[in-house]
Amino acid sequence: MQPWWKETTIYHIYPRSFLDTNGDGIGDLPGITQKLPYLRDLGIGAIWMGPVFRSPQVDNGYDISDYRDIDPLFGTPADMDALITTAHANGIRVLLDLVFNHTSDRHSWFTASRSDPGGEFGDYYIWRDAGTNGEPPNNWRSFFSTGAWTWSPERNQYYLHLFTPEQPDLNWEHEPVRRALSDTANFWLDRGVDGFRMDVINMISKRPGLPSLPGGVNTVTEHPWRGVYIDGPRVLEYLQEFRSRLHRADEIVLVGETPNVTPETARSYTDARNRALDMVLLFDHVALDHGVGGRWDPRPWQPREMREVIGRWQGALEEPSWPSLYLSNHDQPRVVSRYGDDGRYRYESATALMTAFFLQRGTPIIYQGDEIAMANFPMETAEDIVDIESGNAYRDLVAQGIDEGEAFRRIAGVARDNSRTPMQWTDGENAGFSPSGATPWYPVNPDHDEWNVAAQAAGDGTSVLRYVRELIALRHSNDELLCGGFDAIAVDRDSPVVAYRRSLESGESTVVVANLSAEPCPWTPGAYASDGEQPKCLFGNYVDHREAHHDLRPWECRVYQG
Ligand code: ISL
Ligand code: CA
Repeated sequence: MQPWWKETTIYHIYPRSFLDTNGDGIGDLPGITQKLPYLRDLGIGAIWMGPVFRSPQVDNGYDISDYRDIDPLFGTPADMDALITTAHANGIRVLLDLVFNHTSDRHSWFTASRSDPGGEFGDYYIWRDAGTNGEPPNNWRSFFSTGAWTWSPERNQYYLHLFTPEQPDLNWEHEPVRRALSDTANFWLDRGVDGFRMDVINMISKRPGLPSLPGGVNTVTEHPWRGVYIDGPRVLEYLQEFRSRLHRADEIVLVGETPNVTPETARSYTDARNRALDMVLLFDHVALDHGVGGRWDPRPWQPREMREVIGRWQGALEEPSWPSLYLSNHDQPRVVSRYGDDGRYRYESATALMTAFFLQRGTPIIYQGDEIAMANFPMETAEDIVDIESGNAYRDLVAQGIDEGEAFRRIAGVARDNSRTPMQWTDGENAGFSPSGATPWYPVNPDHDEWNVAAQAAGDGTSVLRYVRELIALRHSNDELLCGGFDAIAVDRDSPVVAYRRSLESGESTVVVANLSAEPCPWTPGAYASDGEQPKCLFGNYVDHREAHHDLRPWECRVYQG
């Protein structure tokens, strides 16, 4: 018997943009509760919700001022209890998002720490004196295009923040901090939740002495922060201690968000014998289109690179590790626009990408809206950039002397705003996200008239939604796909095809093949059947896939009995 989280499909909800029931333009907990039957019918076994705790919302809830309270924007603690109960009644487990690398600067721990260095909370954050000329303690930069240190006149010291100044980093070196955080997790476990996604969890340990990063290196290719504040020296130790303190530690799931993680560190965090995390969220596959200047310098990507990344990470996270599988989230552009084709082959490319990804060894995490192939928002001007990371990056590019039009172009396709637009439930007003007459916090994508849940649920032709439901059902009913090993099937170097075999020790196997391009390409199914005969095609995204013995058509994917 595998643990439940290996045999489930997780659905990632961005609460602010899922369903607004009270008309304030912001998605809420009752909205999530209302849609649980929809998720159950899709085959979802667990939801992960972005943070809904009390927060000034500087970074859309990733700046938490009270971990034990629900932000009134989203509802009440009673709404959360109702959500958990209803989810369980529908056979859906609930994962919350723990943001434990930092708090909001309005958290009572931080205000106490700032005003009373000698008091109980004095060491809860990372405080340092200024240099002799008043300069910050080192040259670290935040991930959001600012310096990583902010001066506090009140305490006469700098504090560290790897994200915005409103998100001071907690000092995990200080034992009471670690205790307070595991107590917080237990508070929610006692309320019935089934696990957590842990935000930027490989940033919690900073190298002692907080050394400056070497100058003059390309930070995109050389990652000078590795071992300094990413995958620092005590991450594994802290995670093991954290898990050992949790109530129901063996029943729940811990998914770590780990930017820049390496195969080695990912393996150590997820090695079942280490009893730390169960899965980590990987990043290489969402960096294929990063150019020499990084995320804000996009370049075309090659299917070959996707194939290499898949092979590398499936290899790195073999037993006793277990991968998570995701294609997009609230920090990334929409996958169909980014790696697929949101024009002519929108259905085909969305389904091919999901098939190639979600049938690998691991637990799929589907981001809300991907099940209907939601696309990037058609931004027109810099005014459409609302997110703090994207907005800062835009100003930064312009400050570097890049022309405004070019800066906008670079940000627009990549901005986090793209994936944060309201969920498209219907072709009606506000796409059914907010009641009629309300104004959603971010405009709905105008393509909702065609691309929405209601349209894709109705009728019996092809739809991405119906395909995803069948894809999940296929995975859940096939032992090779659920627990088999992963072996890449070799293809020509420049082929756009991703192909692999999932096999059990008993010899049973299932073959997955996907053409990640609009070009037809050669494929000989018989060559991969164990007995050399025409293998049985079980599944595919073209209606006639069962009779298909010919080459792969644009963005075609198929699943064969091995
Ligand atoms: O994806 C990113 C870098 O390529 C960043 O957008 C992102 O900040 C990083 O992945 C960490 O993300 C997490 O922590 C942030 C929060 O803003 C993100 O929404 C969250 O997912 C700070 O808490
Ligand atoms: Ca609302």
